[in-house]
Amino acid sequence: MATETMTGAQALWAALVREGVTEVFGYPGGAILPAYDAMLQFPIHHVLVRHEQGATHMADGYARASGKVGVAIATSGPGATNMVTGIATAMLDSSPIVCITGQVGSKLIGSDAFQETDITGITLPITKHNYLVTRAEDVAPMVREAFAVARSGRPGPVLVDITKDAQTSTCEVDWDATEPHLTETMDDELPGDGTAAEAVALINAAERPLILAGHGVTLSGAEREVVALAEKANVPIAMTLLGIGGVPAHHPLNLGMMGMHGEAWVNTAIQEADLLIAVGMRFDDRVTGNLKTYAQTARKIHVDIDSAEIGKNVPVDVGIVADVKDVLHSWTTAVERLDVAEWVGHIDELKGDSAVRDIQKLPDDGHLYAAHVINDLWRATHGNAVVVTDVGQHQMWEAQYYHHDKPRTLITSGGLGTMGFALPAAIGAKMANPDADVWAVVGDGGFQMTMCELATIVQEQLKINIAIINNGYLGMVRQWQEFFYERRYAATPLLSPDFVKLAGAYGIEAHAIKSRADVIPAVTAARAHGGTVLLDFQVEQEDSVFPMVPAGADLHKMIRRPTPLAETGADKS
Ligand SMILES: Cc1cc2nc3c(=O)[nH]c(=O)nc-3n(C[C@H](O)[C@H](O)[C@H](O)COP(=O)(O)OP(=O)(O)OC[C@H]3O[C@@H](n4cnc5c(N)ncnc54)[C@H](O)[C@@H]3O)c2cc1C
Ligand SMILES: Cc1ncc(C[n+]2csc(CCOP(=O)(O)OP(=O)(O)O)c2C)c(N)n1
Ligand SMILES: [Mg+2]
Repeated sequence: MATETMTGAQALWAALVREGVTEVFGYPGGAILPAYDAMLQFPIHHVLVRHEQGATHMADGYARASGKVGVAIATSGPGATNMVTGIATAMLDSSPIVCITGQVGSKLIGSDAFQETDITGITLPITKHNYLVTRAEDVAPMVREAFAVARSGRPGPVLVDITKDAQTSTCEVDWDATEPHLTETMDDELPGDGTAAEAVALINAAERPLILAGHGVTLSGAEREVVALAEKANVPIAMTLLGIGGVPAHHPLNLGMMGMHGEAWVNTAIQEADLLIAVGMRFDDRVTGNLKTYAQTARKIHVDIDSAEIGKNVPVDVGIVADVKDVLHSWTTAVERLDVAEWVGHIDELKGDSAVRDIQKLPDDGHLYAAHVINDLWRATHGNAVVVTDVGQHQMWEAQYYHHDKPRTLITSGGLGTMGFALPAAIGAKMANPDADVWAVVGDGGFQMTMCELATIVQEQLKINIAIINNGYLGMVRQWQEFFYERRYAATPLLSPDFVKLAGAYGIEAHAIKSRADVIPAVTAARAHGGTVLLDFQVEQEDSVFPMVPAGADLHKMIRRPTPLAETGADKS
């Protein structure tokens, strides 16, 4: 007999258990109290966060690290509105999370009741879908549907707002009837043979082809298929920021990252290519620069599961709405091996020009450069860490100097660029993957936005390593001021607490590192330590991320690091 009698609050947890949920991240309050009371009867571990934004980032980090749906829970009003930034972050990066919020009693809705806020209205544009549940019998089916929506097609955040009376009332739950039935859309169908044949014909005729691999490759689990196509047709691959890890950094055909802070040879190659094969990426403006001059000599094939993305920013010759994994598999048998020796040789020459500008080549001059810290972090962790970054210069240096060979090992906020993401998302990643060597790589600015979650780490007894890239500035904004506002540093010099003492107040081991020789020993010791360790890397203050395509500029018009290599700015200390 699949029917059970229970309260809406019990139905919520029973539905979560059925969806395979074992952890939720949340913060209680009046309107969600019946749900919290019922929670104690169910085998789900609740992580008490210090701010509801943290709960959403934790759910997001959990989802990105595992591929499963992450769950966050909060009360009505301020609890729900505190989730907004995390929901938007998940939306922009297609991350599947389900957020549960309590709502005032259904009879009070619209009366400006205590802690009433129209959270379904507020989150309408930043959720894939949301629900206001006012009856106990609707709780289980809607929660289950929320999971199906979050994980299907192009993943994304879903919010379920449950009134207090829906939590306290009793209902009959017929579990068979709660099985979600999403309407099939054309997005789930494979394209016709004709379109596939057009794509294959373009590939077989190409002389200067490039694959542009994005986040959709990892979301689809198509890592092997992308490499198989690239190897069969002999086509080099460029990655978006969120695509990193989808193809091993060390694969000889992987050229590295494209875009605003992408490798110079990659951006130049995109501008000179005769064919772009874009798979699971959405031609973000950080990737294309000026659309009018973007890849003008290239024919374009675009595969995306979301039909709205095809032709949205960049007109394409062949657009295919499908799961990238299915498409790549079908192409690989049909493509021929291309003779691209001249093209690849040309790209190698471009790489040589970049090598002489690489900050890694600067001999140890007593100053600590963030790029050196990241590169040494990569070496000391043998490239095996799960790195969760915050947003800013350190994020870009991570993308350039930590060479990810495995999917889901770089977790970062790309589309919304949410400062404060790293520390809570690292908690989620660690909960999803307890055996992983998880590092939060975070700026001194972003760390101060969500550092309250240090207490969550301690309460949960988690082992996370935290690397603060402390440059005394809101560095990425300072860089824009240096390049485009004649070094007028309005509101970017940043005072920070003594991070070592701050960690000490939480009982967390911490050290400050000021010289290059100390980086690898500090990272190695942190990894060996049983508990969380915070490393405060006090780096060169006015260094900049190169190359840089100024916002809206032509992709090939990059600001390059000056050569011969020299100090980039005065160190205050
Ligand atoms: C400070 C800063 C600087 C940045 N600089 C750069 C930069 O230099 N270079 C760069 O690349 N990015 C940069 N970004 C990130 C950038 O803003 C975008 O977030 C990123 O380029 C998006 O990558 P994406 O298109 O691969 O991923 P997403 O935005 O996640 O898009 C994924 C696409 O894949 C599709 N998809 C999902 N699942 C499937 C499936 N199963 N099959 C097929 N398609 C699927 C989705 O519909 C979507 O269109 C920067 C961000 C910040 C904060
Ligand atoms: C919540 C939020 N506010 C503002 C910004 C704009 N912003 C982007 S990068 C940046 C500076 C980040 O400074 P820090 O955390 O110290 O990192 P750094 O760039 O110095 O490595 C700012 C303010 C943002 N991305 N997110
Ligand atoms: Mg900083």
